[in-house]
Amino acid sequence: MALLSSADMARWEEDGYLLVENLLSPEETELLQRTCRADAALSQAAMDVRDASGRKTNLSLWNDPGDDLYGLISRSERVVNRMEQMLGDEVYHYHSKLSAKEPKVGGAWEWHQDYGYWYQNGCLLPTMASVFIAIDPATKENGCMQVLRGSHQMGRIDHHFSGEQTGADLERVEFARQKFELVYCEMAAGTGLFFHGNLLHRSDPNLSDDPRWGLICCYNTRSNDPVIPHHHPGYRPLSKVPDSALLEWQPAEQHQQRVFLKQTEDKTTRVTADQTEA
Ligand SMILES: O=C(O)CCC(=O)C(=O)O
Repeated sequence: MALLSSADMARWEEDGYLLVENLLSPEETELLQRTCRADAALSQAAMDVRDASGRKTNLSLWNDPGDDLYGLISRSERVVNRMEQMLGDEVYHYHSKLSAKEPKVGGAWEWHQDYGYWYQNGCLLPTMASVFIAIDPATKENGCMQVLRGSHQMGRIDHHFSGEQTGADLERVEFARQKFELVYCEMAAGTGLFFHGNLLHRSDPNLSDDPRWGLICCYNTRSNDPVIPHHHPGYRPLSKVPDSALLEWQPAEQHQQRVFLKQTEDKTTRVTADQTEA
């Protein structure tokens, strides 16, 4: 079902991102907040991703969407149908992550394109995108996402390690900053930021008194099955769930054992200088 108007689609094509307010209702947002704050396994699985100044973001990452609340969100029709409309193809769940910046200590993300590292995974086409769902209000003060509007039109640019993150080539970023408008994506909790795999984005450290947690669900397209086996899945059909599934979810309904990625398996980060990864 088409959830995006032709005006939304024109903005998506032009800007490389789209903000959808109330992607989660207030009740669903509150359920998500309660669930993830109480989820000990999720926080124990978090990798410390340090920025260039040593501040850390807690990043928990998983490939299988499963039937917990996060899995249902990432498989919900409201998210998946929008992704399919934006990318013009059937999509599958590539992975999801919780990016948690704690008050005062949460780290920055350097400028990057997600496809800058997904390219290394053998994904030949940039027909890939993510949605960042704000769990807390995201503000300039607590390190909301920033994007360079329209920068996805540049195509993929080179990426190198910066701190423990893969960052885009700084000279090219500098040129891009002169050409494309910098937008701070301040978001109420429950808002979704859909963004293209080639959109340049970053975020500041969280020096505020408030947490800034976000659930990020990433998708690849069926016709872009990766040609190299790697730490995220190849094409496998995604089983969509109706939007009503979120509020019908019961914590006891979690049937699958959850598996999180370890820091050493994640090519977007690295722990020590000698773990050089492509
Ligand atoms: O959490 C953020 O601010 C950005 C996260 C991000 O860009 C990523 O995980 O690729």
